[in-house]
Amino acid sequence: MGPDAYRTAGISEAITELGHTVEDIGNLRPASVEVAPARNPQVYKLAENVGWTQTLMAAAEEAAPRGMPIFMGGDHALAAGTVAGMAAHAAKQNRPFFALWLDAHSDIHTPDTTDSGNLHGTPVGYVTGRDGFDAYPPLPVRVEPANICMIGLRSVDAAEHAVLDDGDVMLVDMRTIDEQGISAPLQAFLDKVHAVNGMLHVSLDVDFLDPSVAPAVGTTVPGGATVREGHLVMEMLSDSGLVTSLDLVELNPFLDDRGQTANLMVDLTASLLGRRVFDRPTRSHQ
Ligand code: EXY
Ligand code: MN
Ligand code: MN
Ligand code: MN
Repeated sequence: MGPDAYRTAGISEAITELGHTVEDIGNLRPASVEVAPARNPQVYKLAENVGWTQTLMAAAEEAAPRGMPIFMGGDHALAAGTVAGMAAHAAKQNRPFFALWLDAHSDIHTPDTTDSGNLHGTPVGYVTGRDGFDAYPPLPVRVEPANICMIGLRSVDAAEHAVLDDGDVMLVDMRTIDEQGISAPLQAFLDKVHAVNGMLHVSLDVDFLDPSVAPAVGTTVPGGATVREGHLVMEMLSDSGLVTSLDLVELNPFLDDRGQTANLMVDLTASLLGRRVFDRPTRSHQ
């Protein structure tokens, strides 16, 4: 339902108006897989998510050489496949791979640590090679935690703190944004990616944004990013020229009858792909 809501909101037209070519490969289906029951009785839809991971890993590697894949969801669990596939592609290009997680949540659980059993809280756990993903496809390439930046954090579970607090993931919570603004930490991360000619995957969860401007998501957390903070992030990413793939996830159009959330996500995608009011000189990296 998410992808069709983006189509209805005119995502292809918004991108082609910027001079890009769009190839819509349509809605995919998860591979049919059989898996052993999860150790954690809370976990549900394990086989379906393992099937999605297999499908999306292949789809990402297949699409990557043709341009910038935009994966429209749908549950953030899809990022297990999209990020793993793009990391595998980057390895084949002999380029370092980075991920920017725009989200209220850190999504770094494993099937063993999640309390909710919802695997949308686990994609970062999978791509960073945490134990507990036995049922999943073998990870082609591990994403280094030091190559991940999370911006918008305001809901992190105890089991996620256990792996994040002394870890290497760059953590930018809403308090940091309140104090420093969103551009300074983002630019520091972008300079790191640029310094090694990295490929950057952006995973944009609707709940990164404040629920007042993006209500169509099932995991809203008050105190999120404003519309302008969202556009600033996308415009800076666009100026950097570093983004090689994008996830648009967690949209539930049934939670917003005016289509406001889908329209905002399409506008943010347009900012990432070059929409500007006035052109600015591309920022030179320090
Ligand atoms: N950490 C909580 C859980 O694991 O259930 C909430 C996760 C919400 C995940 C959404 C996709 O960002
Ligand atoms: Mn979800
Ligand atoms: Mn998420
Ligand atoms: Mn989230």
